[in-house]
Amino acid sequence: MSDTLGVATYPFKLPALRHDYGALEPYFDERTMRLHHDRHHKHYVDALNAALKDLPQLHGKGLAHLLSHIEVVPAAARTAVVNNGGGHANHQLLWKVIGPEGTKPEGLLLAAIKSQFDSLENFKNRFTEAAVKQFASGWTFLALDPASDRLEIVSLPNHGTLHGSGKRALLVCDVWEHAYYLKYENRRPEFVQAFWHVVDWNAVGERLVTQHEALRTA
Ligand code: MN3
Repeated sequence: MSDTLGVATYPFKLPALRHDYGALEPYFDERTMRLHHDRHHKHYVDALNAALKDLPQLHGKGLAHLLSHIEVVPAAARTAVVNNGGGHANHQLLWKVIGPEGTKPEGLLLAAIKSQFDSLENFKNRFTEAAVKQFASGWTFLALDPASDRLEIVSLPNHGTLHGSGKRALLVCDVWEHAYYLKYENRRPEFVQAFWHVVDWNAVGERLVTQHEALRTA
């Protein structure tokens, strides 16, 4: 996992979930997971491929590169690549950092969270607040800023990503209504509380270790 998006290029593919659709019950319900992955995420992949179809000069480029250097995309296709490429990138990350195991942050990750946010509880409260307050659709990230070697909570509207910011995403929560409306209706705070039960802290911790090693050898 050298990069969040690996080396995939056009045509981009919908990655399979790492677990059954119902594996995150009762927190993330099976019906929502099916729709979220098979329809919403798939739509972004299909629309991204459609936007790039007639741009063969971009077919060898990875998605992180396209999103970080959006000026390489012709103006007419730029919005479609930002929206659908961002949607693909963020969902791909989301599926990697949620899972059915009851994990806890430990090691380097727990130490970083404690040193940055005083306690795990305080970190969760601040992340939750950012996710709940993100107006309309968007994503809330825990990111590493390599420049300062500090963790940061970042909320972005629509399908905004950290690509191009220099920051590295470690954890993400999708606060689009499609992520929770069937089960939680308009109760986003309840959904974000449920999110904490499905975070795969081992995956998040591995992402931090990987980023640290990448920084050391860069
Ligand atoms: Mn979504």
